[in-house]
Amino acid sequence: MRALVTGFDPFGGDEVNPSSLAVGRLPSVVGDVEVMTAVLPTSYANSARVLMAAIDEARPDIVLCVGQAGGRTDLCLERVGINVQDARIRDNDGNQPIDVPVVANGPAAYFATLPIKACVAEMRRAGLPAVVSNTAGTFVCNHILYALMDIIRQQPTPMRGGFLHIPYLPEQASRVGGAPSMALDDIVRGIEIILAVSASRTDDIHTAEGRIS
Ligand code: PCA
Repeated sequence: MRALVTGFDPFGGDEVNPSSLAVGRLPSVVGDVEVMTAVLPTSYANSARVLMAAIDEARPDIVLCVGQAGGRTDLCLERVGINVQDARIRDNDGNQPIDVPVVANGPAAYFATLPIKACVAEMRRAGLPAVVSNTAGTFVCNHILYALMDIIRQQPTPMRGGFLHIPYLPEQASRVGGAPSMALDDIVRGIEIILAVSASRTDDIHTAEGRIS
């Protein structure tokens, strides 16, 4: 089993992005899963191209993209990516699309195909705050979840894909004031659990949605 895990570079004036920091801390093997990593630019125009190149190189069975969601309290495993780009702020290229589809004439949405409920249950058993989230927003993270599932749909071999939104680090939250945060070690542990659970649940990888409740 091989997994590709991606983070994003800092955006919106932040100096760090906990997603790329967490991905950088992952061991090269988690259980039976070989782990490859990449950092994506927070860019509507370029992130999917970089992701596609990383998938072509890694040939993974599992792809987990990770991004920062400042203000969220939990590890949020996303259920769905929607075919909308609607940016509240500019991305790292200065682009701010409003109500533009990710893929022209593409389906309205794609479901993630990781076993999201089983992953969330296991993270909680390990003492980590985790939830299934029903919206990845409409910024670059939603864009990449939709693009990921669109890429996977066109692969000759089956792959599971999904997206994890993570809170601020304590040092980021301390600058904002009043925002929730999570230690980097806990974020890394959550990612490792998602990889282990996903690798152990390959039975329905060929089904339409591939989700296990
Ligand atoms: N979070 C942003 C994009 C990059 C990231 O880490 C988002 O939630 O869309």
